[in-house]
Parts: sequence; structure tokens; C-alpha cells
Amino acid sequence: MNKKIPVMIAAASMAALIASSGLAYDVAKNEKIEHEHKSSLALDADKNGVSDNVTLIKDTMADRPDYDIVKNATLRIEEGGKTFSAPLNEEICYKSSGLEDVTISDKINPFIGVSSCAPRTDDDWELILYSFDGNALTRQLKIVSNEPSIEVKDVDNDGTKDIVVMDRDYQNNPQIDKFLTTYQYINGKWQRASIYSTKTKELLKLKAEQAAP
Ligand SMILES: [Ca+2]
Ligand SMILES: [Ca+2]
Repeated sequence: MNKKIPVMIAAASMAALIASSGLAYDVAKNEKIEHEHKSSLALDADKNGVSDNVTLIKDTMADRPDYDIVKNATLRIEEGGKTFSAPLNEEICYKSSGLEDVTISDKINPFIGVSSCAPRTDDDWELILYSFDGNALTRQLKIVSNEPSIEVKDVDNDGTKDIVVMDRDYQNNPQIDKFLTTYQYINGKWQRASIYSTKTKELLKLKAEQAAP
């Protein structure tokens, strides 16, 4: 795998993510283990020259029959002695979720990626990107892949990485035929730029439209 691709979600990395996340809930025994489940990464989200320690904190699932879903996750960002905390307001999977550093260019503030299996689906995966300006956390993009495969790479060689999302083509053979949707960060917004069909080899260029945050 190309090392420059920070996010490549496939079966192997999903397994690695699950293995590295540590269990806070023993599914086999159906019992809760008393510790906070979290994962961290260090990046300079607000590009002020001081590294930020970002932590994803998931609730303890107390009294939740649907125990693989976290409804009240929080992102905590620590920089020096300052601590910032904001709720995600987003359902994520408890066991199969974590943080990703989504840096797309030297000139653009890195995004904090929350990578998770899509709750209530069998195998979809989602990536939610947040920006942090030192005062506020802003959700910038949410993408879901049913392949699942989400890659961060520079598809048009302009020096800024783009995001390519693979989905199955259920109108043809979903095992072979795929759609590739490319998102690009243009003028400070994530935009859905094109969709490519591997079946028809057609590239549908879209009128620049802002992708749903
Ligand atoms: Ca910083
Ligand atoms: Ca690019």
C-alpha cells in the first residue's frame, strides 16, 4: 500500500483497527468492562505550530441494548495546558471506530477523521472529517462506502489529496462493478467532483456542488 495514503479502509485494516482498539465490552460474555474506551492521535489541527493531542471518547454503553452503537462520543483536543471538548452528535460503532489524521496538503489545516463502521449496517464504513480552528470543531464532510473502501490520494496531481470512495454497482454485478466517487477540497469546501463507473468506463463530472457536511 502506498504510504502516502493515510486512510485505506479494507477488510485487513478494519481487522487491525478492531484489534488495536481494545475491548471495553466483552461481547461473548455480554458484560461491560470498566474502563474508558478511546483512541488518540497527535496532529496540529489548527496549524498554530503546537501539536494537538486528539482523543475520541466513547460512552460506556450503560443500559444500551444496541451495545455496538455509541450515541454520545466526544472529541477532546488538548494543546499545551488547554483542553477543548465537543460532542460529535453522531452515531458511531463502539468497537470498530477510531481517529485518522487526514492531512491533504501542507497549506491546508489537517482534518480530524473519525473512521467507523456505519451503525445499523452489515459492512458499510464511514469517514467523518472535522476541522478545528482553536475555538470550534466543525464537521466538514461525511462519506459512506458500501464496498467498503475510502482512499485519500491525489488523483489529479495538483498537490492536494482528494478522497475516492468506492461503492458497489447493484444494477450490475456488485462483486465486480463499482462506482468511484471523488471528493475534492476546493475553495475551503469539500465538493463531490466526479463519479466513475467501472462497468461503463464513463466519468461523470459533476457541477461543483458542496458535499453534505
Ligand atoms: Ca495546534
Ligand atoms: Ca488533487
